Amino acid sequence: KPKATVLDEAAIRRALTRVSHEIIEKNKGVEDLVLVGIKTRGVPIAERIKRKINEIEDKPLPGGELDITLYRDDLSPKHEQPEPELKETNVKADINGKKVILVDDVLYTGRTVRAAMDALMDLGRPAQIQLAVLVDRGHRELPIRADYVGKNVPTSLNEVVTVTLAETDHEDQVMIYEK
Ligand code: 3GP
Ligand code: 5GP
Ligand code: MG
Repeated sequence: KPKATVLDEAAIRRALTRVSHEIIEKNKGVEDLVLVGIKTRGVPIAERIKRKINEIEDKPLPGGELDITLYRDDLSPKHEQPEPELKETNVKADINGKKVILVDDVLYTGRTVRAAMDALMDLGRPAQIQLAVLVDRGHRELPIRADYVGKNVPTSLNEVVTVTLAETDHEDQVMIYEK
């Protein structure tokens, strides 16, 4: 059951424009930044931020992507929650000594981000890892927070946030649903 639109196309654009400015401000420019999107929808969001930063600073940023999916082991006990696991890495940029900004659509328990940080550490030794998300829906299960948030959306556990983007779903919209 759809409950409400949280962000429409214009609001998503404004939020990502603000986040892009915040990234530049916090890092005093774009020196040594690498933007890494988490599949699926973190990737187009990272691309949009990269494009915006390139517009503002006239400097292209290196990027990459991580594919982290819920690992379901049929042999594991039923009570165990599936853990997010790294499926694929495509980060061609050298991240050693760089400030890596992870980008995802929704931040929830924080387990996906934890797995993403693990994957990055296997690729090199970043000077810093920062996190940008379009939506923070709360309910963290790990001590993880985002440095840049498009919108904080307080949710209950029986709600889901749907993120559709032009690149993957033909339109830009963030909605909240009752399960
Ligand atoms: P994404 O790959 O674009 O991030 O997790 C697989 C997909 O299901 C995700 O797409 C995400 O948007 C969507 N999704 C919707 N609700 C949930 C949820 O409660 N948990 C997870 N893990 N994914 C959800
Ligand atoms: P976490 O690992 O923090 O619990 O969840 C983060 C990942 O799961 C994100 O990549 C996100 O796509 C997905 N996710 C978790 N909850 C939601 C949700 O309510 N809506 C959407 N669209 N994605 C979610
Ligand atoms: Mg995601």
